[in-house]
Amino acid sequence: MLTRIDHIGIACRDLDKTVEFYRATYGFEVFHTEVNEEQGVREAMLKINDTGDGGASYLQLLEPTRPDSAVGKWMEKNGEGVHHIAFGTADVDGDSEDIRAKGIRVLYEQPRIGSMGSRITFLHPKDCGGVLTELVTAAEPGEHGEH
Ligand code: MC0
Repeated sequence: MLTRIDHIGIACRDLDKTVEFYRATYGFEVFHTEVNEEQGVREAMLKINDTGDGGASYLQLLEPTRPDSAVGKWMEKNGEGVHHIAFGTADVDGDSEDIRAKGIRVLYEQPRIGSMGSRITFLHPKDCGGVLTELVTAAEPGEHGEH
């Protein structure tokens, strides 16, 4: 069951500048940063609030590490902006199978590793009204030090 908006992924050209924009404009602070080489992104997670399911909602700022990455290709065409939304679930495996059974393309056979040790998969934007949609199961608290 999908129980929260886990994050909104925002593509940017310069992560440090964009982090500073969100800090100066809204007062949001960086909760976590990492590089995910498989996904080709350098990212910063800005925590917005804890959620009733024991997780949290974030803004995820994404700078491509290479032009042929998913975010690099998308930005080449669209410029900076909202790249995807992500729903949180305790069971990414079960929920992605249920959604696959509805005829929606789930991009990975098995979930892969996302931010902060989470397990993630994506639904094809062409099957989701033009919205690239991610499903996330957060790491157990303590497993990674954050949600
Ligand atoms: C591509 N399309 C999108 C889109 N990306 N539509 C809406 N939102 C997006 N973000 C559209 C294109 O405009 C195009 O439509 C069609 O999908 C095919 O795109 P393409 O440019 O030919 O690119 P493909 O087919 O090679 O790849 C698209 C696909 C890919 C969605 C399969 O980007 C992908 O595998 N994404 C999942 C992984 C990802 O995005 N990783 C980065 C975030 P037209 O009409 O022109 O044909 S990593 C992350 O977020 C992690 C770290 C985390 O949360 O923990």
